[in-house]
Amino acid sequence: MSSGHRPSAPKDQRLRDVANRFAAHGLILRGGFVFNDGEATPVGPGGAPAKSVVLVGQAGAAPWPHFMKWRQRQPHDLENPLDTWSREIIDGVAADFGTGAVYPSEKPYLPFQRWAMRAEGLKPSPLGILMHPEYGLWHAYRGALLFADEVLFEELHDPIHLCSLCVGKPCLKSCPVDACSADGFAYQSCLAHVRGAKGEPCRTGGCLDRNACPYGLDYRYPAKVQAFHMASFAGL
Ligand code: B12
Repeated sequence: MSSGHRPSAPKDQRLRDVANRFAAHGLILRGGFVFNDGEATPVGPGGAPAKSVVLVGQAGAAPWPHFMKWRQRQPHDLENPLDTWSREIIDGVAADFGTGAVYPSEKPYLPFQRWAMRAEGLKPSPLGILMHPEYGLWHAYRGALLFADEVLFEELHDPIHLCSLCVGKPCLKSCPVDACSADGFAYQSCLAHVRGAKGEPCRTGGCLDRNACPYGLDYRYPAKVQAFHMASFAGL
């Protein structure tokens, strides 16, 4: 299901070059913006506060084959392989283009979802994951580039928020332990269920609530990819 939305397109040649480098790894630019004056910003290249940020991520499971190829050359017991792969790719591009690089799992956590809302005008779904007008819930962030100068993107035209059109909200009705509700995400209930005797469908096919979403079906991660993410989320 597509709304015809296109991600905020880079306006300068430098960003198009950056995007081409990432494309070889199944990664895409997820928009960016210039920080406001006086806003607390992360440190950019050269040690001064960054002037702008560009998010790097994925639509659907596009990076998976690239990641798998790389994974085969790594030690079997490598910890956090997807984070390690992401760093290897994104640090390399950052070095070549003279930018800083930061990562979503790096502590203290940087506000990746808030940045994504600014960069692409996205809004949260009832699950907490941001809803994208084309990719639905099937997208993520692998890192961000920090620039010492201003980056130029096409102006955003308020993308449609598909959750506001969704009447049945199947995403709030499919989890056997109701882990997602108006009260937020019951992390411990989710974990106990996924790890327990009745958690097999979640372990092998991914989150039942996320899979119940009717949008972005062309981008839905294959079961094996969802199983990989679920295993790392639940520490299986
Ligand atoms: C800690 C964390 C978790 C924790 C707690 C989340 C929480 N209560 O905040 C746990 C382990 C529960 C979790 C679970 C999941 N997470 Co998580 N998580 C993070 C992480 C690393 C830090 C969040 C944070 O504190 N940020 C700092 C604050 C200051 O940033 P912020 O943007 O202002 O904060 C926003 C979030 O906290 C969000 N939020 C608040 N409550 C919740 C609850 C949930 C479940 C989520 C997803 C977000 C969320 O609202 C804030 C404003 O938008 C982020 C990456 C990041 N750096 O943000 C990923 C991130 C939010 N998670 C993500 C994902 C995909 C998941 C999972 C699906 C697991 C997975 N990887 O497969 C599940 C979601 C379960 C579900 N409901 O379906 C993605 C979301 C991508 C998207 N499309 O929006 C992120 C951005 C990581 C990424 N690499 O892309 N997550």
